[in-house]
Amino acid sequence: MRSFWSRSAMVAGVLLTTCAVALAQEAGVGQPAPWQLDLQGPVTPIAEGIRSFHSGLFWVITAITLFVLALLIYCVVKFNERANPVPSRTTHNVAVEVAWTVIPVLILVGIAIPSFQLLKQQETLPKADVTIKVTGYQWYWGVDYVEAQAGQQAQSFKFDVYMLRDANNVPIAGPNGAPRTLAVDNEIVVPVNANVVVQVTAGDVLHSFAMPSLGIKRDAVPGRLNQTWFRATREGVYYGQCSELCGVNHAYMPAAIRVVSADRYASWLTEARQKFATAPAGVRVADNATDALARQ
Ligand SMILES: [Cu+2]
Repeated sequence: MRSFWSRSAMVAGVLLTTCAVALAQEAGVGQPAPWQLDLQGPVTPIAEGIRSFHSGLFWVITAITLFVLALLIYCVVKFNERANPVPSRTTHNVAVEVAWTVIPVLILVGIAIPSFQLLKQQETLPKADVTIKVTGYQWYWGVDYVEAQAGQQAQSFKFDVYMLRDANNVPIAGPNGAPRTLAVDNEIVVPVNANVVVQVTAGDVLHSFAMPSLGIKRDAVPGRLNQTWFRATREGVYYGQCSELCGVNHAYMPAAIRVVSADRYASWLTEARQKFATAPAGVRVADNATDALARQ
């Protein structure tokens, strides 16, 4: 009887855990979910690589921790004063010393190999289908769509990304369920299954452009152009936040990337070129900086 109940409880526990994990995974894609464990759900091959590397490391760490705990318990039980009143005076053991040097080295090499493979994938930029430049400012993001191509007229355009706030400057949720403090006025839109190269820089202080579900995080450094890339395999909206402490409103400069089909991307581009129209290259337009210079 007892074994029936304990077995039933175990089965129920496993089922509940599985459901919870499945729900958390789905809810935690593109944005964090309440009570979520683990990383946000991956939607790029690199984010998947990061997640499986992270999970693999978790089991390595677990095994090491349990092994060390077992050693400690063994010593406490076997060599306490009552069990072992006359301690041995042994001080050195060559075999053990070689083992506890060589085995950790092998473990570290075993970790380093997949780690460097992942790093190489991240750092090897593919041929870009879409290139966007993201500039961190206190406290918003500037986004440039860089479309200059040989033989074609450049149709670049740019816009800023601010967190949604109400008239009293209080963060609000966006339409279509965009979450409060992650919802933005202008989303970055990119096509699905396309190589998107992201150039990252900053206009004032250090920021960091991060999108957990896309597996990207790049420091935004004034005067320096960093690059990263992603290839999203699922349509959806993915949120990220500045990940380098950049001042008082550091927590209030989210960004959103909407991944859409190629057709929807093409129609968005047509709209965006008009909405965010800029003057053709070669025309100087006064902005705040040039106005300030002119006044000096
Ligand atoms: Cu920032």
